[in-house]
Amino acid sequence: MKTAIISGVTGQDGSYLAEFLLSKGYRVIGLKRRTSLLCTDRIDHIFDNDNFKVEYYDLDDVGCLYKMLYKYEPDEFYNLAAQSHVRVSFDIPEHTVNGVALGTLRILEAIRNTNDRIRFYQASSSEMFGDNPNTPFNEDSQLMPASPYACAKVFAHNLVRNYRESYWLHASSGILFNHESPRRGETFVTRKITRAVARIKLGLQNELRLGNLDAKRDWGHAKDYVEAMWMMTQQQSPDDYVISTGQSHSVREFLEAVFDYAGMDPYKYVKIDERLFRPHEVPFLLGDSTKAKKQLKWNPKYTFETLVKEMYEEDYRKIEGESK
Ligand code: NAP
Ligand code: F7E
Repeated sequence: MKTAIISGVTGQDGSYLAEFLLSKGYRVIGLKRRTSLLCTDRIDHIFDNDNFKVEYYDLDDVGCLYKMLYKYEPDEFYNLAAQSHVRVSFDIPEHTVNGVALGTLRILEAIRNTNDRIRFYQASSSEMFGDNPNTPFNEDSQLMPASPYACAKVFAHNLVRNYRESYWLHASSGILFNHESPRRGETFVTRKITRAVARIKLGLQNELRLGNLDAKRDWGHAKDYVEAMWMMTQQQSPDDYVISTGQSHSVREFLEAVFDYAGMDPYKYVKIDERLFRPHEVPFLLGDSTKAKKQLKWNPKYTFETLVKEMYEEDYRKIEGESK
């Protein structure tokens, strides 16, 4: 039986990846940080699985990392933990950069010094392309990060390549474009919209405040994207891969699609709030996943429409249940 460690197991991607690896027969060790309230909603349903275990960890705790590697002797390590909110990274840059950049360095060092055969996956991000105007982006596109979060992801991304080339680690980076789901954090724009529309439909809210509606993103579904992570660690040689749908939609289009699905007019409820704009916006992201499709045989199953439908329906069902 293979063993995989996932950092950030309580997050959107961590929870889907844990489910996916358990379904493949893995023993999964999920690392979570200590929080004053239990934030395990996304993984509560797999707690009873005998092959699933949760351990405490924090991105700045080197001792804990070595303990995990000695105790569980993993075959694969998926580094998903991060302060992942771009807007928040402008407010707490040092914390964000410490975790994303140095946190990755700590893991790579621990792997190199304990067992350099562990296969490593790094959660790189399309935010790394930032200000680059030459879309669509592939693995060779220039990185022009436009936030503390993105700068830290570029550092980690370069480090993964450096450790691969210097120490022959099986270390791959997935340059993942935005991916969403009913488990998406409530402060990211897609989930903020689907929750608000469900609440408006149920008469629990009458206003939705948003920032820049003109930004465009290449939105996929997290379930499709965690499969790509696993496919990368199964390759004979490590590499970097762009994972995206190849379609870009504006925040306005996402908003209109959800309101349309709910049979309501968005402009009766939406208010633009200057406080939700960013010090530096990334205006347009579009990915080219030709390499992943060819080499990994990766193909997403969800479309923009099925993503919108699933997210709205799930929020409606959940909020209706809670309000009863
Ligand atoms: P998420 O939902 O925000 O989950 C992040 C996870 O990291 C959570 O489990 C969080 O714990 C944990 N974490 C945060 N700070 C930590 C720390 N100091 N020590 C230990 N754990 C910590 O993010 P996601 O959407 O699943 O994304 C997973 C990874 O992919 C992240 O690295 C993100 O930057 C990257 N990424 C995401 C996207 C996307 O569109 N979703 C695209 C490209 C790359 P709590 O639950 O306690 O907060
Ligand atoms: O913003 C605009 C906002 O916060 C998307 C992370 O997973 O994907 C994510 O980063 C767009 C931006 O995601 C609001 O200005 C308008 O242009 O949902 P978001 P993000 O910043 O693209 C990348 C790939 C990651 O790696 C990150 O970890 O929506 N927007 N109004 C708003 N955004 C938010 N959050 N809230 C608003 O009210």
